[in-house]
Amino acid sequence: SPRVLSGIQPTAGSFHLGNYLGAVRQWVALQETHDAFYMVVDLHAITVPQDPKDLRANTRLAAAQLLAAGLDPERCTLFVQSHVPEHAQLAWIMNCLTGFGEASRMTQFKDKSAKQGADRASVGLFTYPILQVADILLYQANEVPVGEDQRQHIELTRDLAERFNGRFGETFTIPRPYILKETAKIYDLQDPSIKMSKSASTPKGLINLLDEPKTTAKKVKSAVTDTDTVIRYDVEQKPGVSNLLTIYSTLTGTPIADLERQYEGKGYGALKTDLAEVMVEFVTPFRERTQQYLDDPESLDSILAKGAEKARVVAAETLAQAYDKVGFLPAK
Ligand code: AQP
Repeated sequence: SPRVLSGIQPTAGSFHLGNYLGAVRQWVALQETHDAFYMVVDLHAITVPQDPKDLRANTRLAAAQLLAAGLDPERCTLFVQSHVPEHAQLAWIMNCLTGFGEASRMTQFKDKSAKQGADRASVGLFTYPILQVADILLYQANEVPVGEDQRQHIELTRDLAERFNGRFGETFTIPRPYILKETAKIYDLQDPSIKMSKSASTPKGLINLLDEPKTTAKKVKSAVTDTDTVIRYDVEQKPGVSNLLTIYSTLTGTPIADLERQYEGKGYGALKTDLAEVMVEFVTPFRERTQQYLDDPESLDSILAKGAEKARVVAAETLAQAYDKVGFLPAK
């Protein structure tokens, strides 16, 4: 069956609603139909300074949340990126194939380095997308389920795979982005012109899945809408309301058109009160399941160890081919 590969950073502690609806939810669905590889990307995390103790704890926390969200180690390969050294090894080759100007055009680096101050940004942050290229190509992934903000990095992956194949002979599968239109970009609840994000959102605009359910309900109820009262999906004219409808529709499986009908003539208050309830019903068991996985770190670590073992088999085979194609002398 076709392969998928994706990753998530362990940096923020809790996943936010954008991570879940934009990416993780699709990961859970795709493990049923695809040969799926999912990882906690700790190598990516250290592109900005990390406290070692926090990084270790957050890596376990990310894995626990992925399992709580519905990843099943029997149906997918779940692992920690640093457990598979081939990622860094293939990244070096990919770094050497990437033009400096080409890497400079990555908008996420521009945004993130601008935030940190260009002088403080690490070279690792600059080459982050190239490590991501290696992540994807190592598994010969056909599809990469991500949010819209990652589209440019998947394009770079395709370019580099084609470049490598052209220069050294067929080696890598050319991957496609798997981005669901409806949930490609979840917006900040206080400022629906920006994406919900751990670094750019205001605390009130960001729904952390591990927050107290009460806090979550409050954030939903104080979400910014508009001065109109009509509940209608219209991203241009009514971005705040549309964002709430997207979240509501995805979490309940109710088509947006049905929600529009259901709330006809009712105010934003009714929509927000009901959505707050939907959110609480979603996050409450999610928090409990996450805690259960954290309460048993040995089982958690053993799931990750088994995942890494499975991942390494695939990664090592691809890396060996790439090393051979490039012309590295075998070590025997
Ligand atoms: N707002 C979003 N809407 C839809 N998808 C989103 N993703 C992130 N934000 C949204 C998707 O989540 C996956 C994991 O992303 P990540 O590992 O980059 O996680 P993060 O760094 O914690 O996400 P942020 O909040 O986007 O980080 P910063 O603040 O650093 O920019 C990806 O597939 C991503 O597309």
